[in-house]
Amino acid sequence: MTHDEILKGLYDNTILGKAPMVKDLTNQGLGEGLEPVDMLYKALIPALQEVGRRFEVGDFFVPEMLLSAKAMQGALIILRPLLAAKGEKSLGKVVMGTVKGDVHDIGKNLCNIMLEGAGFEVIDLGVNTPPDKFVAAVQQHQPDIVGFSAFLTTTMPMFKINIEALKKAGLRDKVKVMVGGAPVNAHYAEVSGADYYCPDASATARKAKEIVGTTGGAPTGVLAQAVIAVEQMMSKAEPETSKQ
Ligand code: B12
Repeated sequence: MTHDEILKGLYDNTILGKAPMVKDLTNQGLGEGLEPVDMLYKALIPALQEVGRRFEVGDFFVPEMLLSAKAMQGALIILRPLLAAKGEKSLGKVVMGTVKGDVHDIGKNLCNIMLEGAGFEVIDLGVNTPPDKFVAAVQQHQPDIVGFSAFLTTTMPMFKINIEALKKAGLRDKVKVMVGGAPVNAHYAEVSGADYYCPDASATARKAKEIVGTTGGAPTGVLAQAVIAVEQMMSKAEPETSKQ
């Protein structure tokens, strides 16, 4: 199979939620020298975008979305070690979680992979994370950054609620707040009181490095190459949309 055929197969089978095919094609892609970041950004993520579009127009329902998500997650299990082999030293700590009421975690997990890839220690609180769990994690781990992910317009207001909870606990000034998720934008981040918004995982890793003052110091190895490749791809593909 050519690289293009594998990418097309990954795209089609992720949309159709055929997890075994997606797993096989991911392995085949690796075997034939396809870059993990290409599989991610040229096939898997666009496939989920198409699934979202089909859901929006009523062609797909929740079970189909779930199957596609599972297929994507199967591929991520294989790609994760290649994208995020740990750096030698930690650049800093990030606490990440999907906000209360929201179970979408693929976008957050991708951010975690890229952050780990860039050399950060990530403490992942999972999905449906209540404000007190974020507060406790910030207290316990004293991270440089806390990240809130939301994929529903109905759960985005949790950003503000989480930030209020941090303020109440006297922690707001001790940590930078990043927010993101499909319906989030820079304006919403600002009105929520967040410090930063990032539209995707590579911008998140880039911004995190900026926050801890390490713009040039990515770790070496496969992981650094993956992060740099994604950063280059994204900076060519889109204007700078991050806040600040
Ligand atoms: C897969 C999926 C599901 C799966 C989730 C499985 C999982 N484990 O995540 C399931 C089936 C469970 C699901 C359920 C629902 N879903 Co859904 N889902 C999707 C879908 C198709 C893909 C989401 C996804 O993973 N995208 C892939 C990632 C890579 O997206 P991404 O945005 O590019 O991610 C990047 C950025 O967002 C950013 N980022 C993400 N998090 C963070 C955090 C920080 C700190 C930063 C800086 C950046 C950042 O970086 C990411 C990586 O590059 C979207 C459609 C869409 N277009 O998003 C709908 C979508 C999000 N779902 C939607 C809906 C309505 C629902 C349900 C309410 C459906 C229902 N009636 O039950 C439920 C809600 C469940 C709940 N309480 O959370 C709507 C939301 C509409 C809205 N505006 O609120 C969408 C947009 C579909 C649509 N077009 O209508 N869903």
